[in-house]
Amino acid sequence: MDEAARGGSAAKRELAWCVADPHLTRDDPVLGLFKRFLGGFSSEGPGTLVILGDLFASWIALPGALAPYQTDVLEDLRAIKEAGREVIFIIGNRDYFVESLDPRPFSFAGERWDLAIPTVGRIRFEHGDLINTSDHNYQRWRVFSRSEAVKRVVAALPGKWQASLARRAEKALEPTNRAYKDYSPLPELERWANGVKADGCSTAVVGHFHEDKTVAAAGLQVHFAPQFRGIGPFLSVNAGGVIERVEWEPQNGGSVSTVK
Ligand SMILES: [Mn+2]
Repeated sequence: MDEAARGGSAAKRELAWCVADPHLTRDDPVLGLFKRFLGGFSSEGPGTLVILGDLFASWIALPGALAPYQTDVLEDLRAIKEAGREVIFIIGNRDYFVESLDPRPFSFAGERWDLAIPTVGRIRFEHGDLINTSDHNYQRWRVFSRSEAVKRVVAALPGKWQASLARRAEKALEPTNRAYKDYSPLPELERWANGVKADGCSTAVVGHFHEDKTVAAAGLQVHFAPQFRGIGPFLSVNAGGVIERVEWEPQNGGSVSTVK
């Protein structure tokens, strides 16, 4: 093999898989799909798994509030982390207090994370719900609902109340999320893209919108990650910085519907 071909194959080495917005619920057909995907990641995936937020339709990650199906998925993720892989969790608008989970299923949990690829650059991963800064109500809710004060109050509630709070939050957020998603925040997207570029990134990956497209905003390549439902689409990032859509179970066709 000559030099160029060797360089070529090194650039094709996968670095990360990125999965966005499964919105898993109890008795959800996608639960099985997601667990098979995690099994596949364990056996054939690269070193890093990025979960781009909204893992469950709504959840409060406090011990009394977790349902058995949620604990089960978190256990799979913890096993992947303990086997030496990097599990990155980007917090979405449906994920509460995940950074305080104990034992920790994630190597990192936060609002943004950058993958630095030598000679290629940095790729920013964010959920995407913070792009639209014109939605002041949502922005205030996001800050308030995630504050330490609210967390202390919620943590002091009995588990049953925490779980019912999670279900109510899901319902309450529905109209806001729909209105937010229907709006195409072009000026806000450009402003956000400028900030990401100022942090030294050339590319960004966002979920939340359940779109499947790539756009250029203020010179930043923005990949909108598809929602992981149905045929299980996800993104694969290689060492050349190329981001590709892959389908985990293309044979599913339209049999498992997507949700908003
Ligand atoms: Mn979202």
